[in-house]
Amino acid sequence: MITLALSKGRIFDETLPLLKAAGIEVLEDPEKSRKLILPTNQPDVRVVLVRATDVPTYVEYGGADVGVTGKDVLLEHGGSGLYQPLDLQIARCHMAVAVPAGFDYPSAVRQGARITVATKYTAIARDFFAEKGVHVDLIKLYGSMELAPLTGLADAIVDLVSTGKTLKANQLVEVEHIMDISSHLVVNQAALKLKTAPIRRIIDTFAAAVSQAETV
Ligand code: PRT
Ligand code: MG
Repeated sequence: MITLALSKGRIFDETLPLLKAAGIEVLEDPEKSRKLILPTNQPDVRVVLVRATDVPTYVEYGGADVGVTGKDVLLEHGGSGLYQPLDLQIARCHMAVAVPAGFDYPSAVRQGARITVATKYTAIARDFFAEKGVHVDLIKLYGSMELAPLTGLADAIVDLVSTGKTLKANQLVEVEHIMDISSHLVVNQAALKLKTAPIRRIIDTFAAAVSQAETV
């Protein structure tokens, strides 16, 4: 049995075509079913639905053999113990620093004053500002980062941006592009040794589907 960990929403939706390329079809719609384990048309392949931030944990400890997870989640998790063979180029977005439209970010940073940054991505934010030599006080949040500067909780946020609509709707502007983000295939290292052939097949067919999608 091969167990694949996915999160509901964009990662599930964007992984479906890759699964299809590997001849795997999920037999239930996670938006309609309450099941957390979904069968596929292949009796020896199943999908488990977990929170996006839990995917690396499931794969690392063998609750799943393979998984699909954002680079943001991997960097925050640390990625230790996980084999990361493939950038799937799905669920693409970028990590950014954003501030309220009136906030003078360049001088806040230039003068070396401490700035307060609210984020769910404390590891990424800490590394980014350390590299720039900027002193930051980080405030860990679990959601709605956009609210933090609007309420005076923080000067800036570090968050993911795809269309930019969320920032715009909250009168925030992007002032730094930290890194591009996409989702990656991650594999449990023991599973790769014990179930080499079926896991290799998934890696290879996904890789072929990704390079095909790139040339379109
Ligand atoms: O939503 P939930 O709390 O259940 O979990 P999650 O947010 O961890 O999961 P999910 O499914 O929302 O995101 C899974 C992965 O998708 C993330 O780890 C990213 O790698 C990737 N991804 C791609 C995104 C986005 N695009 C994205 N736009 N994840 C989140 N967003 C959010 C962003 O945080 C911000 O609040 O969407 C908002 C900005 O979107 P725009 O289009 O307005 O710029
Ligand atoms: Mg989300």
